[in-house]
Amino acid sequence: MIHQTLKPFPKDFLWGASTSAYQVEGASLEDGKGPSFQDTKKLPPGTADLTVSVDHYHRYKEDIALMAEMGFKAYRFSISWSRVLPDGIGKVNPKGIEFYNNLIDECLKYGIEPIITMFHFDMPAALEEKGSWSNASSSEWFKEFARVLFENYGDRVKYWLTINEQNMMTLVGPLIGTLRVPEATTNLTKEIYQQNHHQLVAQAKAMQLCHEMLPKAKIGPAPNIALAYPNSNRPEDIIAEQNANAIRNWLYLDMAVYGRYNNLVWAYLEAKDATPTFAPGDAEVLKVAKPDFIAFNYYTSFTVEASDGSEQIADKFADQQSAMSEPGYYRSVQNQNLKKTEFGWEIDPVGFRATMRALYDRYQLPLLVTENGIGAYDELTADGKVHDPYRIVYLREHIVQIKEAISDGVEMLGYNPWSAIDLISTHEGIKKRYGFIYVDRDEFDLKTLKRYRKDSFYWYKKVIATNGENLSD
Ligand code: BGP
Repeated sequence: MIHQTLKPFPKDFLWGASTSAYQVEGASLEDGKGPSFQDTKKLPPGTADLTVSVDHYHRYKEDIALMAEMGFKAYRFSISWSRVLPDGIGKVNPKGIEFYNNLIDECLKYGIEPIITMFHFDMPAALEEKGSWSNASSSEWFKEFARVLFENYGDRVKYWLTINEQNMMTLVGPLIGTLRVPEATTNLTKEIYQQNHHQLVAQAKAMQLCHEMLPKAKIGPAPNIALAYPNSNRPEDIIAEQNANAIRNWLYLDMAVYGRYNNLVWAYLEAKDATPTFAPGDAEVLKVAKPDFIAFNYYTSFTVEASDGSEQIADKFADQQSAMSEPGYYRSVQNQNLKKTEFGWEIDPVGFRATMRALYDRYQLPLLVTENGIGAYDELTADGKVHDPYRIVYLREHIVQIKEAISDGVEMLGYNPWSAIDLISTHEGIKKRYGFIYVDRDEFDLKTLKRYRKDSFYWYKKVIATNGENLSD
């Protein structure tokens, strides 16, 4: 569909950007915070630890002022569960509550809407010891954490996200260090999908509680959605594409929206003797709970062909956006039409439009983009500048596709790319930068931690000021 003219962005469109607690805050054991999985996990070799990250905990006022200078209408950040509840359950940490009160108030002072992720890869270590998401009680732990958040922040926060990238934790979590599985696991697929089931129930309980306690608030899931393409028009490749979309994308949203397991995924789990066990009450809460919108992270699309089952487990995973095959169901292949980032992720702006169209078609709920962006080796020049034209190009090309999607009739709430400020990557350290704001630190040398405005900072400021009408340099 070629539109003669594109529709404008809605006037209350939520322009902003994202971060997550463990990747920006630092102060990992300060002011009563308990350790989380991120503080106890084995770090990928050669990458920064998370004790300081980019020191947002101490510098949030300066950081929010910079976001306000860019004209942000929203800031998406996550709350560290173990900062608020050091043991994950039970005793509340007043200093932790205070930190997020201050952060929220600082946003509101500038008219920035806080969008809160309740869980972003950082299970409290105390709950890790109790089996983390393997424990059937985990959905109740999460519900009680949700209650603390709604009680303390519900008077000011309208937008809530349940679990960040649950699908990526399930598909690559143990590999990139966002999820742990017990060592004694014999059927890995079963173990991981049981954890996934507990997360789905946890999410449903949180959505239900949110609607009970905060009738005016909105809540939704935040998976990483990359539409799968078939590599050819071979009918077998179409079957592979359907398998890939079901396993990678639809499972999570079909449950959140319709309260049912996707039938292709259920059949896949049956074949692997890995169907999850339902506790009493699970089916009911999964059926009843509903999201108000769908938040999603998009970095690229995903191309597959038929699999003969011969793929080696070794090439099964690379990371969240690169090779990911499921022997017998689909084989991941490179898309020859697409260029790649310096870190090997394919770049597909048109796939962004296709993904928005598919999501809206399937679920008919408004969409909120909670991540999108390019990881790169940015360089600070001697005169304190960061020239990142590749980031401007990447973001511009994706924003154009949101306009296309809006013109296609897709309801869009906002755009919050990754990331507001440089932060520590999930598994590739600080050298892989995403921010509009540069932070002066290296992998192991904290340097000054001073903030610098990148070229993309000034560009995004203009984009927001014109509500997405002026995307030029
Ligand atoms: C998503 C995560 C983020 C973030 C981003 C970039 O998967 O939700 O936490 O880090 O991707 O990924 P990476 O840091 O691996 O480049």
